[in-house]
Amino acid sequence: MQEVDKIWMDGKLVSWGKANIHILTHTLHYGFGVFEGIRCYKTEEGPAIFRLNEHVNRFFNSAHILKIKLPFSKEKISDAIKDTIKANKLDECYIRPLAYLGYGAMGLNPLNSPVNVAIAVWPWGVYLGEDALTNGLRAKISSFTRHHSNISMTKAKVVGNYVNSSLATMEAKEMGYDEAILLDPRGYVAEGSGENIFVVKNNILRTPLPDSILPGITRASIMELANDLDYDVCEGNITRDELYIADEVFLTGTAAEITPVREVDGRVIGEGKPGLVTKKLQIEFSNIVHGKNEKYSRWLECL
Ligand code: PPE
Repeated sequence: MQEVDKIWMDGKLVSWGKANIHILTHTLHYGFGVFEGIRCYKTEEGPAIFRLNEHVNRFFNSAHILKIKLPFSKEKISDAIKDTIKANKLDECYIRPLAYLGYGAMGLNPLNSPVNVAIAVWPWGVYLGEDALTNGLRAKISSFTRHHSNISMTKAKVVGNYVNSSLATMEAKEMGYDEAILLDPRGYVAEGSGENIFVVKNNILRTPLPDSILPGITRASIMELANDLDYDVCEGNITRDELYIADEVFLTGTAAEITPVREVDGRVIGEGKPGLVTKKLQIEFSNIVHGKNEKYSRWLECL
């Protein structure tokens, strides 16, 4: 990864190399922590953060779900994010706020541990590879099932939830695929390891219901954008074979942005290359995040 100068830890900017924690940090042992993933883009008006309020709100909701009391206000976290980007003199970056239970008590009761917050930023280019973005990626239905909402809290971006994502990613990569698509406990399509999924059939967009999935902020943005472009968009159950016969499939996420899927389980999707709807949304989305579409300027926040 590309190192930068400073990381924000509990109110202070510390040097990248000194951003350390104790080995008995609670979250390191049990995964009981929450995080966010946000992007800041270069625009003509300077660096701008995409949907900062929505991400900060989700960060606080994730903490609320786990009963983690964040010792900072939303305003303070938003300001700290901006300060960290400024301190590192970045015009484009990925932003990773993390709330974790620190050093204090071992054992499964999280209530006895201090709550710490850190914000790291770093340049993070194309998440799933340049080739995936332009030509689409090859995905495999994972042998690992996505969380049931009574097992892991799926509306919360919980550190420990990502063991499931990493198992799926590792399996897909080792089998020669680019990405995993996970089914929910009922057997319907849920999402990618770190992305939501959309299917396009006859110009209608469909995406899974928000039960086993993390309801992504990119997903919500794409649903709104597609609606504004006069496409029908709906949420519903999607079976794996609906992916096989879709005209187009694409993934959405902060890191992944809009990534076309050209193959699922060895079946070519549509023409085997990014479809027209996917490409249109990719272009529109790129314009929006780079401040080139006035209509969505409310989604960007300058530093
Ligand atoms: N589902 C999952 C499981 C997920 O992790 C993400 C984001 C999404 C959907 C899309 O959510 P949103 O970013 O709000 O549109 N995944 C983050 C983690 C990536 C990582 O490798 O770390 C991200 O994209 O920031």
